[in-house]
Amino acid sequence: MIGSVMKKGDCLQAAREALNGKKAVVVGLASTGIAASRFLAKCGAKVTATDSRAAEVLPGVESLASYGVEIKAGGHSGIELDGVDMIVVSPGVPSDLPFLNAARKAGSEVISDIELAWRFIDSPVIAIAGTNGKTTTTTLLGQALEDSGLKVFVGGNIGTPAVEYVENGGGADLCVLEISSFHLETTKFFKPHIAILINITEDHLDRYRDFEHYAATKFRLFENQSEADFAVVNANDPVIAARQASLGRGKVIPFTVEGKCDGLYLDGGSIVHMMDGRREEYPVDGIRLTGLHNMENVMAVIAAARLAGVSKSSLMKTLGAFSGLHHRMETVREFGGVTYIDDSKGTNIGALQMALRGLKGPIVLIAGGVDKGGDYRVLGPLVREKVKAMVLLGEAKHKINDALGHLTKTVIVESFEDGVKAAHESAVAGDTVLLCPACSSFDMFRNYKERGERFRALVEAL
Ligand code: UMA
Repeated sequence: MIGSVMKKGDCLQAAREALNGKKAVVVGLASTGIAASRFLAKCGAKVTATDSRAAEVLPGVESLASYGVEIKAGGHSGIELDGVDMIVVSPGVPSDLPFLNAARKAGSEVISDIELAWRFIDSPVIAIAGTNGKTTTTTLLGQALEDSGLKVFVGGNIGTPAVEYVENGGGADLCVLEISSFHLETTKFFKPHIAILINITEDHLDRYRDFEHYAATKFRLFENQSEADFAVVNANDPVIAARQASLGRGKVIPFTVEGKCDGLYLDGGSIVHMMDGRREEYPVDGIRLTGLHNMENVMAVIAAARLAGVSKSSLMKTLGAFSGLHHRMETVREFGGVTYIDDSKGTNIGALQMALRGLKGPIVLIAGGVDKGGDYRVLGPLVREKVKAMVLLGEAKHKINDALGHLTKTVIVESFEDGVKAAHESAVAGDTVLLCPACSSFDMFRNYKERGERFRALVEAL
């Protein structure tokens, strides 16, 4: 099916030429901004790149000078917006900053790197969005496509910016892109051939006006799809189920882990996939990932991989071999009868809810970090039922304590090291120590990976 998608061919050369001599501004100079600056400069655009931080703390920025990129670091004031054709904003930069709004009014196009990259990608795009599970789904789908012999680019929010792929010349048969709501704030023509939406729960409420604003941004994924495209969506997610009209014009392929539907569902010990009236079965005991939330991810992968022409037998091999991601419910060690689990990638309340649901208990929970504006009280029933002790740290520790501290024994600590020590001391044989912060890591770490690695090191040293 995917072969029938038109390639952009010669249009790409024309699009490159159209950038020649254009004035472009790139905002944010971490991995995305650096790749976008280089790409635009290679296409002949006159590029000014800006970051709120000083140049000395921005690795790799100095290399942009050799591409003729002008750097304005240490703030965005003084950026000349007159006659600017295009502004590319990094995902970490809120797209409604006053100077960006002023630029829009003055006629500049303000877009994300995903939108820029999309204009230069010459292969079908599969886009994966959702509050949780998108990295597992993206990785597993990329693996399934690769195992079937396709040349695949896997990137976007998962790590390599999409614009870096086009900057390096592209060339994959298929692009599998993990897409965040930050990307979708400023897409315009972005039109994935297959768009997957796994779930929507509270996240990033420090950036959006409210949950409705966040959810509406996610649905922009489907905005430009045509009848020839596909929307693979979780029919069991209440927010998605309530917004069928926002799914665009693509053919909707639903999946659910509860009850039945026209697409993919659980029946007995198998995932059933109804495809063009034919029934396929994927036995769950042949799938290495476990847990209902992972079955949702796997269903999305089956739907997309089969649309992309992966054979059932090749797909089953991949599903039987893929054991999951680091820092995603990863068992680090069993020590003294206690299981230590690293879910550092659990950076929002929905992720913690899923983690607690999936474990039996008693659980000693380590949580906290940078709060994203959600309401921790929704975790109350699960905490009361399963969490025997809670260790809170980071900027959000008092907010979490106010919401949940009265429900279980709670310790507040000042450092990550003290947190792991306190959790270890609270646990006895049969317990699980779970690191699932429900917050981002930037108050103490570079990212969730560094936090997970520190956890592993501390647990291994016990
Ligand atoms: N900055 C400004 N002005 C501002 C705000 C920030 O100049 O007003 C600057 C910062 O000083 C910094 C840069 O912008 O130098 C940060 O940009 P960035 O955070 O977009 O950094 P990248 O390395 O380009 O990372 C981005 C994604 N970051 C975010 O979405 C916050 C990465 O997702 C992604 O992997 C990467 O592009 C490659 O595509 C991370 C993430 O946390 C993992 N994503 C969120 C999530 O998963 O919840 C959406």
